Amino acid sequence: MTTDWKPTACILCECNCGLEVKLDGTHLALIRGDERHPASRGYACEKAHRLDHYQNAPDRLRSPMRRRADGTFEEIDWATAIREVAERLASVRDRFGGETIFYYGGGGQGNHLPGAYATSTRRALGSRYRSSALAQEKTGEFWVGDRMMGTVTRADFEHCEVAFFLGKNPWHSHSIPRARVTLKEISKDPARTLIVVDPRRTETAELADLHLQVRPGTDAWLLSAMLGTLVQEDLVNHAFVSAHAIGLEEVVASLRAIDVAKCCERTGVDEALVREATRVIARSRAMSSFEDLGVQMNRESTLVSYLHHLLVALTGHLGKEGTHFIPTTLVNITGGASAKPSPVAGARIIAGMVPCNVIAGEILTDHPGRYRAMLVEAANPAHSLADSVRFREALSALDTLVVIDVAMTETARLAHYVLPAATQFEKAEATFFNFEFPKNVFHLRARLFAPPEGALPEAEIHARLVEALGAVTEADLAPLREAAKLGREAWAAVFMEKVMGDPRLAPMAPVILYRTLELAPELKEGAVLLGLALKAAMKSPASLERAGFGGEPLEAADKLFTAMLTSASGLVFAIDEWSEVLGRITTPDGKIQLALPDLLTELNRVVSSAPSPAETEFPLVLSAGERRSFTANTILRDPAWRKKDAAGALRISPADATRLGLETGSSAKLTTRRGSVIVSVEVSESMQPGHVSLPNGHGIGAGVAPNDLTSEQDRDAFVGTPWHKFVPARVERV
Ligand SMILES: Nc1nc2c(c(=O)[nH]1)N[C@H]1C(S)=C(S)[C@@H](COP(=O)(O)OP(=O)(O)OC[C@H]3O[C@@H](n4cnc5c(=O)[nH]c(N)nc54)[C@H](O)[C@@H]3O)O[C@H]1N2
Ligand SMILES: Nc1nc2c(c(=O)[nH]1)N[C@H]1C(S)=C(S)[C@@H](COP(=O)(O)OP(=O)(O)OC[C@H]3O[C@@H](n4cnc5c(=O)[nH]c(N)nc54)[C@H](O)[C@@H]3O)O[C@H]1N2
Ligand code: SF4
Ligand SMILES: [Mo]
Repeated sequence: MTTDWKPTACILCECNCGLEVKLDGTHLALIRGDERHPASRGYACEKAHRLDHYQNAPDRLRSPMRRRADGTFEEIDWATAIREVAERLASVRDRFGGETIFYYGGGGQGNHLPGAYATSTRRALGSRYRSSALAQEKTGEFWVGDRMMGTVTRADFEHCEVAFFLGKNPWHSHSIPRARVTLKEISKDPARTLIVVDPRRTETAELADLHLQVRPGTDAWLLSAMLGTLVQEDLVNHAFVSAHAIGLEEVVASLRAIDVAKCCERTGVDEALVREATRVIARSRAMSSFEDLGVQMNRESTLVSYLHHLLVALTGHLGKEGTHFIPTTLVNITGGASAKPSPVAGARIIAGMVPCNVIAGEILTDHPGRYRAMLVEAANPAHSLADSVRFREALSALDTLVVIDVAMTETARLAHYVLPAATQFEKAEATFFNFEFPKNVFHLRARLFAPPEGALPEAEIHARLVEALGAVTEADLAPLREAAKLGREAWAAVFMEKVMGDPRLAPMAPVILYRTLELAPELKEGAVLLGLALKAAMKSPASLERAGFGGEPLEAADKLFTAMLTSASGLVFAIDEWSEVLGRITTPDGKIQLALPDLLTELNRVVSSAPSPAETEFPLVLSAGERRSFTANTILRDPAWRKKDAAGALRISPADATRLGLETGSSAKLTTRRGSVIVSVEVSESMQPGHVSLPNGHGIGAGVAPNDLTSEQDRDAFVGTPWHKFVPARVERV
C-alpha cells in the first residue's frame, strides 16, 4: 500500500466531495474525506468508501468492440475502431446531414471533461442536437429561471434561518455541501426551521420542524395554497418586490382568487400547517430552498417550478446571506429555450437539450429529419430514460450507435462500436457542478493510476476522431508545438492567432489544447480548462480577481489555469459578494419577471380542475427511482457494492401491506401500464397509504430497473420532463 494519502474526489453525486486515498496495487484501499478540500472540508458519506467497486468493476471494458451481424461483439484495435467510427459517422453526415447525428451524455456526477472535448468531434461532424439526464430533471427549473431572471439560483443552506426542501431528500441525495452536518445543525437549533414537503417521512423529514406530507403529485396545489396565503394575509415582501421585480399585479390577481382551504384538502396537508409554513418563510430573515426530483419528475413540474420561484421572489429571499444566490460559473450548464424546436416532435429545447422523453420518438419515425446516428458518452440511456423497451428499440433502429464508456453497459450492448474509456481515476477529471457562494470552488483531480492497456481517456479518443475526420491536421498542430517549446506565452500568441482567429480551427480548440499544451501525464486531460479559464476571465473578471486571478484576460486565465494544475485538493476560483447577486439578473430591465402569462393560465386551470377519478386498475402511485443509502445511478455496477438493500426493495405503507397480505421480505408483483416485475417488499412506516417506492439505479445484476415500468408519454407539457415519481401502479401478492 502507498504510504502517502493522495487527493482525489468522489464521483457519486454532484457534491464531488474531496477525498484522500491510499492505493494498494490497482485498488483504492483506504478512503477518507479530504480536510483541505475547500467545499467539503473533510466531509464524505458512506458511499465514497465503496469506490473501489467502480475502479475494479467486473464488467470493465479493455478493448474497443465491434458488433458482428449476429449481435455478438469482437475485439478490434484502436486504429481500426477510430477509422471505422469516423467513416461511419462521416457517411451519415454526408448522406443525411450532420444534424441527424445525436449526442447524448458528456458526463455524469463526476466527469464533465468528456463533454468539453466532444464539442470538437460534434463540430467536425456538424452534429447539432444533444441531450443528457439534465433534460429529464432540471430543464423546467432552467426555463422558468431563465424567463424570470435570465439565470437560475442556488441557495446558502449553511447560513439560512429557514430551510425548505421541496421533493428533495438531501440526507441521502445530498446536492448541498456537507448535507448531513448542515441538516443536523438546522434541526437542532431552535431559532432555525426545517420544512420538508414530501409524501414520505424521509430521513430529512424526520429531522424537520414542519413536515408537509403531501399526497403524491399534489405539489401544485400545496404551493398554490402557500402563495394564496402569502397574498391573502399580505405577507409579501413589498420593499423587495417593488425594488427588484415587476408584474406583481398580474400575479396577485391570480393568487388572491385561490381557495386555500380547497387546495390544502387536495394535498392532504392540514391547512393550519400550510399557513404556518408560509408565515415562517415569509417572516424569516433568510430562507434557502431546493426543489428536486420529487417535484421535477412529477405532474405539473414546470408549474411547480414557477410557483416555487414566485415563493422565493415574493418573500425576497434572494441576494442576502442565507438565501438564494447566482454563482459565478466556469461553465454555465443552464440556459433558456432555443429559438428552434427539436426536428421531429417540435419539442422545446432548453439549455441546448432535447427533452429525453422525445428522443425515441424522433428516431422511430420516417420523418426525413429523424436522428440516424448517436454518440453516447458517459451515460446509460438504455437504462436511465423512460420506457427502456421503447428506447432500446429506438437505439436498435439507428444506422450507427457509438458508445464511449468504462463498462459494457445496457446501452453499450446495443452499440455498433464500443470505445473503452479510462476510469475517472485513470485520467485527470473535473466537474462543472461548481455552485458554492460567495467562494466558488473548482477541483481538477490528477489521475491516480495510468490507464490499463486498451482504454483511453476521452480527450485522446476525441483527438483521434477529429484527426481521422480530417478536421485537425499535423500541419495545424506543428506551429503550436514549436511555440510550446518557447513557453506558454509564445504558445498562447500562436494559439490566439492561428486557432481562435480561424473559424475552421476555433471549434477544435479543446483537442488542439490537449494535443499541444505540455502538461504532466497526471494532468494532461486538464488542458481544455485553459480555454474555459479564459472564458471565465472575460465574463467574470472581478470575481476571479478577488480570488487572486486578476489582470488582462489572458494573464488571469493563465494564473487560474496554473492554480488549477497545482491545487491538488481543489481551489477557490471566484469570490463573490452578496451585494452583487441582484445585479446578475439578466432580464432586459434587470428585474425579476413575476408574471409568466402561460404559466399563470396553467395555474388557473390546475387549481380549478377536479381531481381525476381514482384508477381502479392502478390504485397506487409508484415513485420509480428513489435515492437511498446505497444507490448511485448506474455508476457502480457491481451489486456487491451495496451494504444494505441489495434487492432494492419496494417500500409500501403498513396499511397497504396488510390489505395486500404482504410483509417485509415477501415477493410481490408490481404492475404499471408499461410492464410487470417481481419485487421484494419492505413494509415501511415512512410511506403513506397509496404510495409505493422503488430505488433508482437498480436492475443491473440485481433488483428492478425502474424504467421497465415508465412511459415516455408521461411527461410535462412545457418541457417534456418525465413523471417518474408518479407512475400509476398496482401491487399483488405472489
Ligand atoms: N444516494 C444517492 N444520492 C444521489 C443520487 C443517487 O443515485 N444516490 N443521485 C444524484 C442525482 S443524479 C440526483 S438528480 C439527486 C436527486 O435527489 P432527490 O431529488 O432528493 O432524490 P429522490 O429520492 O429521487 O427524490 C426526492 C424525494 O421526492 C419525494 N417525492 C416523491 N413523490 C413526490 C411528490 O409527489 N411530491 C413531493 N414533494 N415529493 C415527492 C420522494 O419521496 C423522495 O424523498 O440525487 C443525487 N444524489
Ligand atoms: N425512473 C427513473 N429514471 C431515472 C431517474 C429516476 O429517478 N427515476 N433519475 C434520472 C437522473 S436524475 C439521472 S442524473 C440519470 C442518470 O443516468 P445517466 O445519465 O444515464 O448516467 P449514470 O447512470 O450516472 O451512468 C453513468 C455512465 O457513465 C459511465 N462512466 C463512469 N465513468 C466514466 C468515465 O470516466 N468515462 C465514460 N465515458 N463513462 C463513464 C458509467 O459506466 C455509466 O454507464 O438517471 C435518470 N433516470
Ligand atoms: S456520494 Fe456525494 S455526498 Fe457522498 S461522498 Fe460522494 S460526493 Fe460526497
Ligand atoms: Mo440527476
